[in-house]
Amino acid sequence: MEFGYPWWLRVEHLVNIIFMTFLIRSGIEILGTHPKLYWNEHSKPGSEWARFTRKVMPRDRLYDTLDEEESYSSIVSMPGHKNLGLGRHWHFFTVIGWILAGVLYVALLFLTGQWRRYFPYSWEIFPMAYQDVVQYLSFELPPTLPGQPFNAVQKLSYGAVIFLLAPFQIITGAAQSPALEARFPWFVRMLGGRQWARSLHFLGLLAFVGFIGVHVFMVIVHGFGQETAKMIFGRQTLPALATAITLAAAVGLVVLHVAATKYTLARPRSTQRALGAVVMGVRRVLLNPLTSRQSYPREALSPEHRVNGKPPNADFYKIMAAHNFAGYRLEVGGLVERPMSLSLEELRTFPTKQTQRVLHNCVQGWSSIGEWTGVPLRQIVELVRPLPEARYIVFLTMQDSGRDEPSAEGAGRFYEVIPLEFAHHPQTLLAYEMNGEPLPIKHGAPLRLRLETQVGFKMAKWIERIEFVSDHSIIGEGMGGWREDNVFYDRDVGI
Ligand SMILES: Nc1nc2c(c(=O)[nH]1)N[C@H]1C(S)=C(S)[C@@H](COP(=O)(O)O)O[C@H]1N2
Ligand SMILES: [Mo]
Repeated sequence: MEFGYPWWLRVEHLVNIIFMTFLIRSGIEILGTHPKLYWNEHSKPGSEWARFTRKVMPRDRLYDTLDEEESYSSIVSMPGHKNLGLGRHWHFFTVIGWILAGVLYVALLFLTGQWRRYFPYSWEIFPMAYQDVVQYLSFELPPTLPGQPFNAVQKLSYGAVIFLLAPFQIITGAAQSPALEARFPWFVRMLGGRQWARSLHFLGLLAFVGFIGVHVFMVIVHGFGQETAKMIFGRQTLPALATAITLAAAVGLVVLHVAATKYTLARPRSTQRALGAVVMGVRRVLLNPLTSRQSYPREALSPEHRVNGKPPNADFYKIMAAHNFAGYRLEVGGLVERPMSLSLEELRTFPTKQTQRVLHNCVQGWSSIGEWTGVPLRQIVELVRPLPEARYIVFLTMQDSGRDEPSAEGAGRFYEVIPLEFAHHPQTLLAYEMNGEPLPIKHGAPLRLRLETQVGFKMAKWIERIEFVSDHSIIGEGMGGWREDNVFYDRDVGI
């Protein structure tokens, strides 16, 4: 077998450093938006096994999970400073590249026989690796394996990173996709549940960071020049030049991160559009066709639900709520043959009343399991009969962000847009009940959307009006929803 490292392996090594560092930083940004980890599906406040925040939440008034968000420095997170939307764009954009490069790399490993280097070919390799560790700890360099460029513990750790840790991160990451969870509930159950997947994904991050730290340290221990030469030229030659190139590449990597971070913070809208175009294209193909098939048992229901968004703080709403929403009317219009106006009573006595027990996923990372009852959205669609040019549905709510949540970023009426196809999914619901009771105010009374293949922010609460449109670019800032407009979230959020 070829002793040196082939060129494609060296290119992959370099590309991988770029992808991994972006994945790590953007991953920390995502963690920072809900800096708590759980081993239970309910994300019950106080039940976290790890927390990365010092904030203490008030007990005497309603707080929402955006109040719990942390602002991390750009040094550790991408882009830093409470930018979940932009962090997600970077995470998903780079993960696409990382997976494509990784698949190509593994395919080449197998095609060329190079994979044997990273595979333990006999049990003996394990005691040998142990011996190697002992030798390292006594400040000696262990011998390399016969005919191979590295020793037993190196072989085992590289093999574990390529064939175990990388797939583990892909699986635990994918298991946090509401679209996958909704379509294949067994998949997330297999990992112990949604919060297990999230916690495991974090432990995978620690393993990666740990590996990178030890790996770089070992390169120094073994001889920086000769080791980096192997990765640049494929063999041990010109150590001084290899050192210079490596240091220049390291500076280049830092410059790339600084430039990307500065650009993202200075031009968030352009970043959102550019990265979003790629990410949404992939999601539209892979995730949008998935439909929800969930039915959790009653025992699985969460005792408590976290809240996101502050209820309408207006007299008309409070008066309506005091009268159990007797005066409420849902307006349905836009590009439809028959615009309608429905009272809550009419919605409650609709021919079909559907109940579903499902997992709720907030974009921030927390989850809970709830039972929702209401009218399937497809029935409303059939009643009003959208015109052929209708492609999206807009949900306009009674919440005015500037009025109801003055401390938050952005203003104006909260709205969200979904593609018309989503209305035909079997578990897309206009819910007026939660856990067998009328929908509580904090959870969206009198009417909210349930769209079980998407993350939570798409499920507008306090709905006032539904409008069918051909294009959403003239609504608000045109990005497809209040969160998309104001905090640069992504659209079609199946993950
Ligand atoms: N009108 C409105 N709807 C909203 C929000 C909001 O801020 N305003 N927050 C969304 C988010 S981010 C989530 S996670 C869910 C939370 O639903 P819950 O508060 O019932 O748990 O509602 C969604 N619907
Ligand atoms: Mo959310």
